Amino acid sequence: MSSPLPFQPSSPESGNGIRRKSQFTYRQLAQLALSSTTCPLRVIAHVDLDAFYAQCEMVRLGVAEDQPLAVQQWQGLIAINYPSRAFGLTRHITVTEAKKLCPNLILQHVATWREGDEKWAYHDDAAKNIATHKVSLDPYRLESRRILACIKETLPANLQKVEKASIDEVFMDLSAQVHAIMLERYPELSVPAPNDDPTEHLPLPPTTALDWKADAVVDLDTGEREEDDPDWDDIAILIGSEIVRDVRAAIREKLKYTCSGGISRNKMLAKLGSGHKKPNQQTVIRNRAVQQFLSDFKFTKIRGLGGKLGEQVSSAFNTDTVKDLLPVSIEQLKQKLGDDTAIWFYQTIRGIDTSEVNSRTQIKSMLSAKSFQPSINTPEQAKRWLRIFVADIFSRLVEEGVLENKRRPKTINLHHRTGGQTRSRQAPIPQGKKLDESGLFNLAQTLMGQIILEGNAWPCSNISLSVGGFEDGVSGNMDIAGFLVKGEEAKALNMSPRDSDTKHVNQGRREKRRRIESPGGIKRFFVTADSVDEHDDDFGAQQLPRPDAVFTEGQDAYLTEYGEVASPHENETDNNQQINDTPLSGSPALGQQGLTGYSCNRCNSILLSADALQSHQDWHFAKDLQEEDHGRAAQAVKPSAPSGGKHVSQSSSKKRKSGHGKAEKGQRKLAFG
Ligand code: TTP
Ligand code: CA
Ligand code: CA
Repeated sequence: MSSPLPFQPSSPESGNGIRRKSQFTYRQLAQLALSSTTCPLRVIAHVDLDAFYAQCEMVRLGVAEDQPLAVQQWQGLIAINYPSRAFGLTRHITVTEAKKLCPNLILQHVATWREGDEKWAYHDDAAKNIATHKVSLDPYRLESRRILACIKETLPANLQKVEKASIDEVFMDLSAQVHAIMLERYPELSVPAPNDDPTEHLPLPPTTALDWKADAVVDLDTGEREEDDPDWDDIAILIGSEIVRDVRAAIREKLKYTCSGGISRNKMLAKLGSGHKKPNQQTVIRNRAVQQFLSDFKFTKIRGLGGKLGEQVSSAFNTDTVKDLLPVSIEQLKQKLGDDTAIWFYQTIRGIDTSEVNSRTQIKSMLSAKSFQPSINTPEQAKRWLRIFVADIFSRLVEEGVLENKRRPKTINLHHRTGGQTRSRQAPIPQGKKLDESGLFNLAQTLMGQIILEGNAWPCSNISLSVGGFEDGVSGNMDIAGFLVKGEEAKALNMSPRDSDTKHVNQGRREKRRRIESPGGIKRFFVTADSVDEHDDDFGAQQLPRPDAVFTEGQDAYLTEYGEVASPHENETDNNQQINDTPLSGSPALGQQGLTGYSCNRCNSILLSADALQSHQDWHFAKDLQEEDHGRAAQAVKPSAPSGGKHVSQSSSKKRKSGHGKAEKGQRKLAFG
């Protein structure tokens, strides 16, 4: 295989078989300081908040730590604190069932925007008013930001590399900091290499027993013994775990939240680690323990393998365990999965992942949407909802720095659904002058107006509004850009589909070139962070681990962020070990097990009523729309794909089916961690 393994043990041994030098070289130590993604001493951590929304509500309401509490969305539960998990509560039960299992349970409904209101609030009657309320996750976003800030404050400013991976998750590349601490603690490492030869091996670390404190330390691989002296990778990871302990303590002290952590040599393993022991614990997976740790997993638990690809592999090889697939040769894998995927898979189940912790991951789009139950029938109603969507999006834009013109979106999209048919309109957002809420609202209104004018707009069952194409702003520059505004503005709402197509195609070509130009190795199979569109600030900021990543069901659990779209299906596994493959069950009648009813032809979920099925299908639908919105660049790589400022889609399920086997449009951006 041409791709280099980032970790290739080579222990220089003395004649009697006793190791006298480290297996790591001076060069590798130097790579650690640079956070090189192929450095075998690399230390990556992942932190995931425990029962996040539930903790947010507990802290906000000052609820005692042992008090069972769950966060409610309509009649479903979306977050369950650990005290209530002891009563058997899960995301898949209704509030009524939950109360039966745990009469002492505090149920807190998520905050909502009420139709016509200017601001979201906690409404006592929200659960009964799905028709007139829309969920707001702002309170959790706010806490998420405070936690991120706290993490960044705790780590040294010049050595930190922190990536927000979702509303309650963060990756940290601790390599540079660990390197600094190692030099401080072990002066022998600061001595230059013998003969200035970077390929020389380091001296062994002093043999001290490593103190893992309360960490869960994964058992060593077969053949490895605890009695064996540690090497520098063990020391590095130990220091990493100390840092994570400090970070977690700071979050706890300053903000009162508990979280779990994983520390290992890459993102994929760190993430599996943080879910390994919950709540309020951290798990260390040393290099010498990776095989052992992974072989016990079902590969479907691994990032990127929770969905169709995972299914494809398990049906091709008739197993879903890592252990069974380790003996399968790369050639056999290639036959079944194709070259790129096979190589990715082969490396992944061996714990190899060189994806970078990307501290500059930034939002690419934001969406606010609502499925109407019942449908809405007048322009006035639509207008009231548009106001809410705009307010929702605008407040997020403000946080992104739109007022200071740091970053701003270039396009606005409106999707409108009636009777199984969707229409969408998009327009460029005039650049060169300050973007404000009323400007955005006017654009949204104009797009809506176009659809209404065309006729057949009612009854409308879903509207979603999104902004995208974020760019760094050129503050204060009003010369030629300012001059062009008028023309742009004038054109804005009349832009032909062809124009926008062309633009996307060009964008797509640039993306493609970037990818092709990127250096070899497994890295080239990873979509670069800036080619990955994100759903919004909290949930999408992930790199996609595969070239043609097939959409993973459930990975977009967080779509609720965008409105009352709920998960299409069940998750039979323990959420603690999830890699965000956990689907959502936030809507009434979703996630009921063992009941007969209406079945979804896309994911086989059983729904209790036709209405529930409709709302469930809206969920799929909203998801598809997002894929389309955010995946235009990917789409444009295949210029034949229909696209543009205007399109009508009959049934999203049909589309998905027809695209079977190949990455469908928009899939590239579906990258959740
Ligand atoms: P998770 O991190 O998956 O779960 P959690 O934080 O509630 O619990 P754990 O201790 O097991 O990590 O999701 C983070 C938040 O995202 C969660 O608190 C609520 C929201 N969410 C949903 O709204 N629906 C979902 O299906 C999932 C999985 C999460
Ligand atoms: Ca969590
Ligand atoms: Ca999480």
